Order: sequence, then C-alpha cells, then structure tokens
Amino acid sequence: DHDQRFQRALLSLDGLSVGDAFGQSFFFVTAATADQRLEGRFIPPPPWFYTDDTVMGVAVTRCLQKHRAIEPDWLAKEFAREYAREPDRGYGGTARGILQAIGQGVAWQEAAGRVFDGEGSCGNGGAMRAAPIGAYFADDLQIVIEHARKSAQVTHAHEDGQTGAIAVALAAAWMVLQRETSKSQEFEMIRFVLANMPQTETYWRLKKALTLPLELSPKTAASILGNGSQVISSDTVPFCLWCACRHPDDYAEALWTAVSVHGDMDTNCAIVGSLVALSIGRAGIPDEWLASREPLNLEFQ
Ligand code: 8NA
Ligand code: MG
Ligand code: MG
Repeated sequence: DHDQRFQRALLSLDGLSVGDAFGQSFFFVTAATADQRLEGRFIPPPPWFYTDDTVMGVAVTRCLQKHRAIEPDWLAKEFAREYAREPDRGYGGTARGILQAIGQGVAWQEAAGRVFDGEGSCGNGGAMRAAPIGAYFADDLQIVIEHARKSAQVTHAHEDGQTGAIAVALAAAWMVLQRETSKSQEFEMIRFVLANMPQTETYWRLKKALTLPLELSPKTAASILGNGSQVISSDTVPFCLWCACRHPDDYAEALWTAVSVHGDMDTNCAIVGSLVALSIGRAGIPDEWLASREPLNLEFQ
C-alpha cells in the first residue's frame, strides 16, 4: 500500500541526501585534505550542505506523496519553484536555463527539448533523483520504467538522460526486492538492470562493469566506467552501480568507495547512497552521518 511504499521512498531519499551532502563536502577542501580524509576514513566536519541532487530528490518524493505517481506537469513546476527559491544549490549549467524558463511559463517540453541544438540533455540529473521512484514502485517494473522516464523527461529530453534515470530506478527496485528475498550475489543487480533498461550509451558502458571484479581498485574501475567528471549519465551511472554491488551492506564503505575516485562526488555519492540505503534499512545509515547532513525541510503534508 501507499504508506509502505512511501516509507521506502523516504528511506532512499535519506540515503540520497546524506550521500549528496557527504560527497559535496569534499569539493570545499584542498586535494591534500581530501586525500587525508580518504586515507584515514575521517568523516568531514558538519554541517554537510546538500545540493541540487537532494532538492530535486525531495521534489520527486513529494510528487509520489501527493499524486502516488510521477506527474510531469506538477513535477516541472515544483522543480522550477525550488530553483527560484534557492538558485545556488549547484545546479547543472543547462538545467539552470531550463528551470528558469519553466518558471517563466515555458512548457517543459519546449524548455527541455531545445537545449544542445534540440538534442536535449544527457546530464546525470535524471539519474541522481530517480531511486525513490524505484523504491516506491518496486513490485511493478513496467511502472518503475515508465515513471522514471517521466521524472527525467521534464529536464532531460535526450534518450540517454532518461535511460540513466531508468537504470537507477531499476537498481533501487532490485535493492528492495533482494532485501525481501535475501538472495544477493555479485553483479546480480547489474544483470537485472541491463536486462530491463533501454540499450543506449549508458547500457553499453554498464555492460563493461560485468568484466570488472569487485576486488578491483575503485580507481581502476572508474578509469573504465567513468567517475562522473563529464556530468553525464553514461559517465556516472555505471560506476555508481558497481559501487552499490561492491558494498550493498555497508553504507559508509560504499560512500567512501564512491568518493575516492573524485569526479562528480556529490552525485556519485547521492546515487550510491540512495541505493545502498534500501538494502540496509535506516539503521544502516550511521547516526553521525545523518546528523551531519544539513537539516532537510521535507514539507510533506
Ligand atoms: P544539465 O542538464 O545541465 O547537464 C549537466 C552537463 O552535462 C551539462 O552542463 C553538459 O556539460 C553535459 N551535457 C548534458 N547533455 C549534453 C549533450 N547533449 N551534449 C553534450 N554535453 C551534455 O544538468 P543535470 O541536472 O543533468 O546535471 C546534474 C549535475 O549538475 C550534477 O552533478 C549536479 O550535482 C550538478 N552539478 C554539476 C557540476 C558540474 O557541472 N561540474 C558541479 C556540481 C553540481
Ligand atoms: Mg549536486
Ligand atoms: Mg554533482
């Protein structure tokens, strides 16, 4: 029922927002300090400020609460409203223009469709906010796919931008399902995602993850899968799913792994955190980490 589904979406959102804020805090320090923290596993001093990943993840979760579905028209307005309220949360360059236009009354189809010479954005912004959708609809994969696509579409007209969201939502659904049946195996989640997602750029890159043993160093894996430094779906989602497979039962270790390769640290940690939270439950997110994240105003009614 809705309450149980919504609790799963909220759990994923906690994993997402703590990950986002944790990863973001590494952007504020020198490379030497970051390396020191990574080597010693010293968690950054609080508060950890969250970014666009969290703001948009909250909007998606609010949409699920209010409509029990992804309603693109409502979600586009909610994204634009939050952007206008706090434009400096670190939004992607193109995303800013799209959200501003929507706020000025341009239809989301037009605002999202005209960027990059009509190609649309394949940025990782669709993927970074998609896990709560997979968590919510876990028992019906066709609905997961349909609503993940809708949630990305309002800002990401490019097929691969939507594929990234679908892949992350499917991974989230798998985390919920495997927790219920407790049969977790190396790469099983990635195989499941590949079997159900569209075959665009992110698919082909994710396929490479199957050849990278989980004992491999994260840096080597990221050199093949990408570390998100291009801020696009295909460069981000495969490594994040590999991290979630590597540490499905250890939130802190999964995030240390994700952040260790630099790149899009807030977004990588947001995606990995949003997935691992679902397999470990809320008690698996360390209290100290939850308390370090800047307080979230969820405004759920
Ligand atoms: P977006 O739609 O602006 O896409 C992000 C970037 O991806 C763009 O600025 C382009 O560089 C690239 N890109 C997207 N589509 C294309 C294309 N068709 N052709 C060539 N390049 C393309 O925003 P978004 O919401 O997808 O982005 C999410 C990211 O922005 C997350 O990392 C989030 O944390 C935020 N962010 C970005 C940066 C950064 O740009 N380095 C830093 C901090 C935060
Ligand atoms: Mg961000
Ligand atoms: Mg980012």
